[in-house]
Amino acid sequence: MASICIICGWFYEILLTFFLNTCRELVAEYGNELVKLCGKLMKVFSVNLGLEEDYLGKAFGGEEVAACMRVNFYPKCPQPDLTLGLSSHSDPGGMTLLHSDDHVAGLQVRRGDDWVTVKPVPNAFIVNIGDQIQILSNATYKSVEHRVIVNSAKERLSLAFFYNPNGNILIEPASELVTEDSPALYPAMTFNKYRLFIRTKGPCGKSQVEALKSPH
Ligand SMILES: O=C(O)CCC(=O)C(=O)O
Ligand SMILES: [Fe+2]
Repeated sequence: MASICIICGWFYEILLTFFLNTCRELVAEYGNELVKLCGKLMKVFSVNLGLEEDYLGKAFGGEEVAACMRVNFYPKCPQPDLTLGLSSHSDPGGMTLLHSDDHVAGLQVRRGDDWVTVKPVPNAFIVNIGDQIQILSNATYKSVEHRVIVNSAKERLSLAFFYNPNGNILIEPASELVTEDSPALYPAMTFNKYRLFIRTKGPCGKSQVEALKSPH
């Protein structure tokens, strides 16, 4: 009996090591591809703001940008009206590429006083603008306020890939977008400091980025 357990344990360990190594490689490859995609989107956003193509990329730290990924699992909930999967918030970083469950809706974005449910589209990413792009663009781009509802019949999974500035670089409205008529709305702050500021309160809509606004 004991020898079977040893063999099982040994086999389990080999399988687990194989699985983790494969996962690690896949996640690294997935991450590298998404960093490239975000780099392209940053160029599009820069040009759209009337800035040099590499403006936002450089402001994020060039090759030193930061990224991380979170896997969100929302279990079934017998009384979905009583709770949320994730409270209302805007993502504090640059932008988020969301690969969400093809079969179960859950993400909602705020439009005025309403919450609009985002329909899942297979093989597509949802791109959420985060607070740092709102700050750099002096609020020409607005970070999207969103939340997640839960479902009584189905669990839901999402992969959120956060593309963020290097934590030690000062992020502030692009000087090209600041004029007498549209003064800088936000003070310069590193993303590390901003993150700390956000964590003191937890998710609470867009109140944190709004609280930074200079009183003009
Ligand atoms: O699960 C989702 O659709 C959204 C997740 C999200 O907003 C987040 O992880 O910040
Ligand atoms: Fe989010």
